[in-house]
Amino acid sequence: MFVVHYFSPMGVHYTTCSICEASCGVVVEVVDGKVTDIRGDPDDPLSEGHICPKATALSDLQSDPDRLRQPMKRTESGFEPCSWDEALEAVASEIYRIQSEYGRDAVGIYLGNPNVHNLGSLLFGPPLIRSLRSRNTYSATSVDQLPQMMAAAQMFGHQLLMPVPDVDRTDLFVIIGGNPLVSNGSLMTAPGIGRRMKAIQARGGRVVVIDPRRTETANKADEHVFIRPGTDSALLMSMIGVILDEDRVDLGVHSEIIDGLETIRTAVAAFAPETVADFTGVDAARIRALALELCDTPRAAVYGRLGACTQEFGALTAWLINVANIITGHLDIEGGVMFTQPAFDAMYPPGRPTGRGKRGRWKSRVRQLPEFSSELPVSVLAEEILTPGEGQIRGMLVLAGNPVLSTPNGKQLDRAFDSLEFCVAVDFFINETSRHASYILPAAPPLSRAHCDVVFQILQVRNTAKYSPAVLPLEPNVRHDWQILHELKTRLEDKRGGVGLRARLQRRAVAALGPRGLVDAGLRLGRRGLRKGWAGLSVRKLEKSPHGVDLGALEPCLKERMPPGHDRVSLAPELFLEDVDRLLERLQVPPPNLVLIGRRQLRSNNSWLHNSPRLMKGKDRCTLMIHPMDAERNGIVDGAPTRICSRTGSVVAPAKVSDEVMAGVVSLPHGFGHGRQGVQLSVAGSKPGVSINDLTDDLLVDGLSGNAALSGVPVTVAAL
Ligand SMILES: Nc1nc2c(c(=O)[nH]1)N[C@H]1C(S)=C(S)[C@@H](COP(=O)(O)OP(=O)(O)OC[C@H]3O[C@@H](n4cnc5c(=O)[nH]c(N)nc54)[C@H](O)[C@@H]3O)O[C@H]1N2
Ligand SMILES: Nc1nc2c(c(=O)[nH]1)N[C@H]1C(S)=C(S)[C@@H](COP(=O)(O)OP(=O)(O)OC[C@H]3O[C@@H](n4cnc5c(=O)[nH]c(N)nc54)[C@H](O)[C@@H]3O)O[C@H]1N2
Ligand code: SF4
Ligand SMILES: [Mo]
Repeated sequence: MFVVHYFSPMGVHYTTCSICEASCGVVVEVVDGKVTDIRGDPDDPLSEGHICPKATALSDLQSDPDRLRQPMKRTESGFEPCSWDEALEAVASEIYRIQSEYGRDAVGIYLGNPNVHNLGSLLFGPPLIRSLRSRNTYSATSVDQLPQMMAAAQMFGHQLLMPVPDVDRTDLFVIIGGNPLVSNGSLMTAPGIGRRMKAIQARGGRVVVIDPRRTETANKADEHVFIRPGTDSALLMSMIGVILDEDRVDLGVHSEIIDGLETIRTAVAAFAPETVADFTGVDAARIRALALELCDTPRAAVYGRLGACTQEFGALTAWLINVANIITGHLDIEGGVMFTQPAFDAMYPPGRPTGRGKRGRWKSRVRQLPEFSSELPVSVLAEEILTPGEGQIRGMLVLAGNPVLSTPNGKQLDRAFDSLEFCVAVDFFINETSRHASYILPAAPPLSRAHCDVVFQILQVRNTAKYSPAVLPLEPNVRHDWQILHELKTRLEDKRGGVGLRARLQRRAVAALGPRGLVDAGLRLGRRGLRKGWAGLSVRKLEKSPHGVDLGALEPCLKERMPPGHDRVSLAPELFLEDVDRLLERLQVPPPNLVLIGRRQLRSNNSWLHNSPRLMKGKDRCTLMIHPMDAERNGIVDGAPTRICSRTGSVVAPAKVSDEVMAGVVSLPHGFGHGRQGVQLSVAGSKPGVSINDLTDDLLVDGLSGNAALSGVPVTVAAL
């Protein structure tokens, strides 16, 4: 049953870019074992040739001299190479020691974003994490989409049932806090979104962007509405109120299973457009018109993304976006918001189903923030390391993450990591976080890995399936993430003892199958597998279609996709209703003079592509964007170094004076700040920039979900 791949030193390979969610099909040409060309694959049914500049970084990453190619251990005189056996044994022993000495919660885990783009990590990470049984599990989820997962769990019964806008058939696409032209789409796997937006316009439809910055997406939209950061929930409350007042509710095809409409009526009563206009910065007439346009457009979709989530009312916003779609009849219909029918179903992978999104089974020790789906909000990580007492974190396992740059109050987290007894990072760079590690275990770069987007098949705007074998062989002293994770789990279990024969055999079988075998099992057992007889999908079948297989446009399927025993949609879950008072109170509070928001850039991917020479060419991108009025008021001129201060710290960046941001808002990109001592990224270090997360505040969270409020941080600015 095993297929052996012989890596040819020459040739053309069809594969998938795994850097971001768009999952573009790429063609990679290899000569003498070296990548000579990377271009878009026009035959990929989802991306149809689209790529972005980051795809070329795949080969920079491959050849990067700073990329680790053997395990490293920290010594008095810096990092030194060591053997895999030494590293794995030391790591397993230290984790075992700390958990035996202080209890299982004393080892914390942080999972970074690349885990969801890595087939092996997705399949082999969860068993290791379960076996650690630590309540101190954290991930990038709580600086990202946690509110949307919470809304999905509470309303549709499963955290992964996040509705996807059917952009290819919609006539009104309302984007709240997303910049897909730069991010290439998120929780909406839609490579080539620019082309898809143009198609909406070509069929007479409209794209509306609601954002405190006139973004690249806003520039291509039909309408851009500035909104004060953190106020989207009030805007949505108001829109929903208009729809109810005007008697325009249409619950659509699922009206018989939707509960809670009357409760919504009471909740929105206090949010008339005139009441929220000053608070949101959006004109009352505009609020009314947008609400009615949603009712008047049979194919319309409201879509919210990062800016809607990483704010103090992120959960309310995520919930209300769903409500707006549902009460205007746009749930689960063509051109509205829909659900996918993935060939490999990450909701029900082989083995055990993914958690539905339970919440509040335990709370963080210091600040009492609730767990969601077995994870605590990462905003509490530093205090859980720094605050002495029972349950304090003494050791950290960081898997493909860089929380020092990507989570709030990075300086504090730096201090926290510095104080740990032990830390291990599975990563291929010595960066801002891994420099604190006692051991760094180097994982394989993307082109050496087989890829199948088992997570993003859940979020695609079209059902497709694809399996891409690795393009390049594994370097001699590098291992796959899944191998590292599996080996750590095995060693830890053996140290604990008591592993029965059956468990040992199972362990061995799973390792023998590897990611390929497990995906194969999932495909065969899935809805498009054995049940379809000869036509059923398997990895072998997908390998014969290297561009991917088109499985058609999204189809109404909500009832089928809701988990067993869950057959109703809740418009008004209590959890959200209880949070409305907090928003009402906020309406009464005068806003800060100046707040900070982020800014994604096409040639970055969070913090980890800044060592690619091709992506770092050109001018310094880590600039503070500021409105001309705010610049003048603070004596700041374009290009001048400017100090930005918040409760947690201060940084200096060159000003970029522009009315692209609304007055009262300044913007810095995230992922920079490579000037920290000990970072070994030579290209990134030449334009280190500063970290926005040295300004964001670990105490500023969405009170309901615990998600970090990275947007809307009060700051002051001054010319240097
Ligand atoms: N202020 C502000 N902060 C933000 C955001 C923002 O918009 N503004 N965005 C947030 C969002 S959406 C996210 S998802 C997080 C991301 O937060 P993180 O995931 O913590 O940060 P990344 O920069 O993605 O770091 C990924 C790390 O994984 C390594 N890596 C890459 N691929 C692999 C792999 O295949 N295997 C292994 N083992 N390692 C790998 C990289 O070298 C890097 O060290 O940042 C968040 N932080
Ligand atoms: N090039 C590139 N692509 C990426 C990434 C990257 O770093 N670089 N990261 C990937 C990841 S991990 C993710 S999660 C996705 C994110 O994908 P997106 O969500 O599309 O990306 P952002 O650019 O962060 O978009 C957030 C938008 O919200 C706006 N915003 C900020 N605060 C508010 C607010 O309070 N209300 C409203 N309405 N808007 C607000 C910001 O101005 C910004 O335009 O991108 C992915 N793709
Ligand atoms: S948009 Fe760019 S980074 Fe994202 S998958 Fe496509 S090529 Fe890769
Ligand atoms: Mo993200």
